Amino acid sequence: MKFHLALVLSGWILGGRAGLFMAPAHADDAVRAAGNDLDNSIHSQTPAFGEPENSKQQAVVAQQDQAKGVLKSEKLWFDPFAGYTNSLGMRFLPVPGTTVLFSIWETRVQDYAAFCTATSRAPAGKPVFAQEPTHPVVHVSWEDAKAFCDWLTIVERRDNRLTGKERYRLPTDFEWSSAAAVGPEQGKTPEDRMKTPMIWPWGSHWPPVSGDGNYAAELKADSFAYTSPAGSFKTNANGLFDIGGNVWEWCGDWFNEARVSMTMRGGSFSDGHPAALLSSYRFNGTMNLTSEDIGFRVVLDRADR
Ligand SMILES: [Ca+2]
Repeated sequence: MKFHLALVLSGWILGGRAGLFMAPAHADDAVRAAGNDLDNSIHSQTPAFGEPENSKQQAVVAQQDQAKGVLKSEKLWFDPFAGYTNSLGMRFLPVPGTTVLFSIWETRVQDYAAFCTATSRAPAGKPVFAQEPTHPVVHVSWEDAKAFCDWLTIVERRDNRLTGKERYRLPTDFEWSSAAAVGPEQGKTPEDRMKTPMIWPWGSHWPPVSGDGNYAAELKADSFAYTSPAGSFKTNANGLFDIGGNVWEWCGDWFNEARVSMTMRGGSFSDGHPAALLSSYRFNGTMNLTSEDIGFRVVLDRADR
């Protein structure tokens, strides 16, 4: 999507683009039925605005854990230094300032396909361009992304890979900022927090250069016209790929007090405006919106540790 501020703030959500890509609601009876037998908490990712005080407390806890040299864990499968590799081969690393592990990749075509196959869910919409299994999945709504997280939680709890309190979910807006190393942010809503200037996911230079990520063609920073395989560019300081570029990433939070649309972070292959690519920039769309440049990243919430 090309960045136009007025479009972002008003017309994009309410106007034709949202209508063009409106996805049908998916009935996912299998996952819902399984979920009824499990902790209801996995279905309780209620959109919020993030809690600055909680975030500070979480940061203290994380720092304390890091000071001990280990994230609290009794599970043999989790190496606090190498991270966690889940049943789909998705890799996760702890992010300082949070109590969660972030997927190092945006959720891939192959990850989402496993979910659709296992649940007989309709596959993600097909973009006009070709995608390989390791490209980030696109044409997935916020609702689709949440359903993926809930399904994976159920499967890995069933298989004893997760405890009854651990779960996959979308990152909060605050957690995403920690992942992107945006720095301290003020403001009640994600919209209010779009203030930190001159820091992009690749650093403080403009424009991005070769190796910085997958952005709009006019920036000439990369050779991909559309999505690129996960892991094609250098990681950020937290070991995460494509925090900037490739596809927009849904977050768990409402965008603002209107509670109409959800927050997205990180820019995409079709964005080239310096403001839209700032680490602190937030895009937004309704829960059922899908687009060829919108995907998502998953976190593993280990709140009981
Ligand atoms: Ca991204």
